[in-house]
Amino acid sequence: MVSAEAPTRSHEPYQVRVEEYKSFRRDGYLVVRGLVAPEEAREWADFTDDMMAGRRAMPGLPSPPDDATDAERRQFYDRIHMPHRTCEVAERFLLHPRIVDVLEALIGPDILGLQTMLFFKQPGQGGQGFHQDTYYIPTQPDTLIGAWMAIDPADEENGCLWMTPGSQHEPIYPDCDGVTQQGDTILSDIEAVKSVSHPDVELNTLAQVALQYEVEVPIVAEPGDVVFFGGHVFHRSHRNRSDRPRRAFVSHYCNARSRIAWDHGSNKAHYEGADANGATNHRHILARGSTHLPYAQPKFGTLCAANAPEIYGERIDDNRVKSMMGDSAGFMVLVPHVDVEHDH
Ligand SMILES: O=C(O)CCC(=O)C(=O)O
Repeated sequence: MVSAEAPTRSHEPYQVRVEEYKSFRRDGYLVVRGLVAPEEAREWADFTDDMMAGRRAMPGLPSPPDDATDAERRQFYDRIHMPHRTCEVAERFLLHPRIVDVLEALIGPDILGLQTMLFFKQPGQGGQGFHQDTYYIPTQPDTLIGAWMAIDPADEENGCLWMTPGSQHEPIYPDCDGVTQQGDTILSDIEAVKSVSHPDVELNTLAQVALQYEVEVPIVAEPGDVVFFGGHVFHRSHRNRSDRPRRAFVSHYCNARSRIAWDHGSNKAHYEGADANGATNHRHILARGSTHLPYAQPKFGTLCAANAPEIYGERIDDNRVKSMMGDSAGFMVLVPHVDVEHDH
């Protein structure tokens, strides 16, 4: 009889250090250098080069016309939303075990993969003005986090990310453009902002709050470096003023026990299976741990908690509820119920 081989982890695990954990809490973001091997990140550089050259296509997306010049090809794509739904490479990076290792330590233990974006950011292409990601992707409880991986070296010239340390303590500012009711409108004196994400700080009024912070940090990064940033932190990027590309692959996640009423696209079918309040958890992939809420399977079979719980699922092997008791010296101790002799 041939027995199916048990799946194994494809990458060396990454263990977050205490200093890294603290810096994420202190600053609102954490840069993990070399989390993904540069030669792995190179796969995206080759893939996107091939797309611009017309040698490879992403399902559902047009390719540059055959007679396009090199310059036209470079400007053909700007960014692609949700490539993990159509492209195996994107699914693999969304569920990259070392990226999910860091997420597990920061917002885990249960992780849901929600969103992906592939930024081409070729010479001359624009940036994103000040914004907070949770405004766009709210989760309840509020656990959104982004993981931004450099494909090319990123610096101030070619439009790297800029983070505002400490701004993770800010609420989510609602918009006054009348598009949604999102943001922390429960706060009595919160002021609505407008033109969020617009690069012009005169138009984007979130800048008036963001620029009150004295420090804004350019995140210089090498291919394979990953920037983790919470959904409240103010961040932006500028136009690529260099003659070099600044490509990046960005994924968003939340704790898999948060409820999501967000999906990408206007296709009503996306909302099939949603609960009465429109929850879409069933559309998003369980990357790590377990959850009482629905979740999706990865379309291309990348190993993750959804399809390989034996390696990426629940890590706690002793689920017995413990009791907090007082010991004979009066100190608090945690004891398994079976060991509880005296109820005091
Ligand atoms: O990569 C960039 O230029 C912007 C990315 C960003 O702001 C985001 O993913 O929220």
